Amino acid sequence: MSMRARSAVNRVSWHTKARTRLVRSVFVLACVSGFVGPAYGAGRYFKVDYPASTVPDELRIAVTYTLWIPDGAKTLRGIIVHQHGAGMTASKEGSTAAYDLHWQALAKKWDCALLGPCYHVLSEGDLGPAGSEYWFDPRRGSDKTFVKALGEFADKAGHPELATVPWALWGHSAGGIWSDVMVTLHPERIIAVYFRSGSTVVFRDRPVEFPRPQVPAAAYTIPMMCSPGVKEKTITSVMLTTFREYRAEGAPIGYAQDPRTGHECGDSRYLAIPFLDACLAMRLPDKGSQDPTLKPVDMGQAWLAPLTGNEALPAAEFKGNTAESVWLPNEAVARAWMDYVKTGAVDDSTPPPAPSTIRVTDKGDQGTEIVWDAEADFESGICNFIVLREGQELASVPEKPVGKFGRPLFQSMTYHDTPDQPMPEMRYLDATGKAGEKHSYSVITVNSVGLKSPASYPRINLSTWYQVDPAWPQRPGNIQWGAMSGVAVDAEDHVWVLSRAQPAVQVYQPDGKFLLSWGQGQIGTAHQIKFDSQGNVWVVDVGSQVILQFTPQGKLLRTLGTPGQAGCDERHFNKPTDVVITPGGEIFVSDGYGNGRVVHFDKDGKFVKAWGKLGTGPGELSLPHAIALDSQGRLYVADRNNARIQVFAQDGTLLDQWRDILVPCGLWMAKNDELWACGSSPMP
Ligand SMILES: [Ca+2]
Repeated sequence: MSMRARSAVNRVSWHTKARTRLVRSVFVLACVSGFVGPAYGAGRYFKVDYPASTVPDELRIAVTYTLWIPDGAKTLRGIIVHQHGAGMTASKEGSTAAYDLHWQALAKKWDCALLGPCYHVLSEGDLGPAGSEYWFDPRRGSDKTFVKALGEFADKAGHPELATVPWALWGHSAGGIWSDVMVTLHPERIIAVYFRSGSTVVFRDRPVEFPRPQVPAAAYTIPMMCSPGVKEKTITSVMLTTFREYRAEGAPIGYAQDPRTGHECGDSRYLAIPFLDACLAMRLPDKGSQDPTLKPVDMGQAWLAPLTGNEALPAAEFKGNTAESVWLPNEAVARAWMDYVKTGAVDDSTPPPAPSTIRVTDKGDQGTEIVWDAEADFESGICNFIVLREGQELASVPEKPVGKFGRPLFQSMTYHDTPDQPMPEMRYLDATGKAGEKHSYSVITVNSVGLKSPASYPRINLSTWYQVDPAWPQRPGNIQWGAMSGVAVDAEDHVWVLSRAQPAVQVYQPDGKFLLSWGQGQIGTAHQIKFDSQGNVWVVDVGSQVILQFTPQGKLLRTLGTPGQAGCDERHFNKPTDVVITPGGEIFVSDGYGNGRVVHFDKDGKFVKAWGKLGTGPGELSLPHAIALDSQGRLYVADRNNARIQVFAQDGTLLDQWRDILVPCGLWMAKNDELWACGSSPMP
């Protein structure tokens, strides 16, 4: 990503020189959309680890929690918890739960995070050394550790709401036991529960080892589903008892026996995901609501079915005993349930979304690499991708999708309803293309019922004088990008970007490697980033009404303006836009969206003077949006809404105005006094 100035130009006087050069301004505002990489869903991953505790009543097993946050979720509304079962294999295979593209599609739809806990048990027994019961009974410490982890995620991710949002629980086997106890401990915080083959009834005959939890009345308002496999006799009776006990108290609970499986999860996700989707729709507080209380289940939409049957009806038309009936939240889930109890999966009649951001890279002798991103089909996930060359099918990724425990999928599924390891990447290397020939590639998504998306093509570079490098930079998976409002290059040619996401400040090497980031929670709404001659970093925070000076490592040195307060005096800005610092340390601020002025502070940050006011006359300003400084000490102000650049001396004397070039947004002064401007065509 380099832009080079071209030949020198005629020089008559300093301003015609600068002005002629300005004609080479950059008219294109590059719009950069973030991508995490070809492997997994478009979002950020966070991990929290705790060692095993030796303190009584604390968690005696080490644990790793992995959290996925979808890109674009400004305020998270809930957490979907995918909890594995007991034993060493379950915990190993459970570790990939947060990477599952289909579960991510559910989380993304509701602005929820997806959480996959992984308890590192060291034996297969329940109570042996580091056995599973130490975690799957939340009263033995995993409840407290889970809640503590959410607090840490809140800090790490810059999403404080993670500490308080409600949960939708999915639990397999002992994960169902864990979920069932959590229902008794946090009934007001649980949106819904899907029990795949497990609940506390397993321990009904061992009350000393596992005291029977007291069920509070609030627990009977939580929508639930019990789902065992037909071949597991004991667990089927456990699930039936769980269903009957909750239903007898009026709880909205369903029962869905898988007609194909034993204890493995099979294709139960094709029912679990629409079930939780319907519950999230009914229960989440409205977007932006200040009231965190979960909404009650809307019984008016319910469908009911006899426990042993496979036909459901709207509740008003149901003739059987309601108190023993299978509850289903709405018609869509009732239809999915009818499918599921007959076939063990749910059909899908709609094609998947097409893949996105396809990137094609020449890899020399190795061939051509094609990488892409894709979202899962909401109803049926992803079976595979088809890569096409010149419109002809070239390859399937994976070559042969595997379905050990259910339908074949791109992310082949384990016994535990999680992606098998190693997890596949959305990537294909074409080694058969003709050398020196430019091929055209496209990619199709195929869902698990065989429906195909439209083909998706790479973006084409239409510029005649620069090349877009889509592989630059390499953004780590836990770093977010939002609107990219500022960019600057330091003395070592490192590229500093300022993004309206967390963390706001990110630094990349010229070759695109990530170096460092900071500013988490310190910057309200990013606007511009600059350096002073000492190498310190200046950030313009248009949202918090301040200009901030940091060390390159992110230590805050100085704040100009009053945080959170708008004004037009010595101590207040009104949505400031940019700053420039002279070699001697004098500071000039373009201020801004609210004020039409330039503000001067001395090197100690003391107010010197301000000039300009809203208007169209010489020296007046209408949205001063950027400010730059040349080697002679002259100031260039992007007078955006007047579609001109005004040139001032440092005492505020107007030296020139350039009126007929562009609507200027951003300015950058190169070392040789070339002024680069970006903006749009002049207004008519
Ligand atoms: Ca579909």
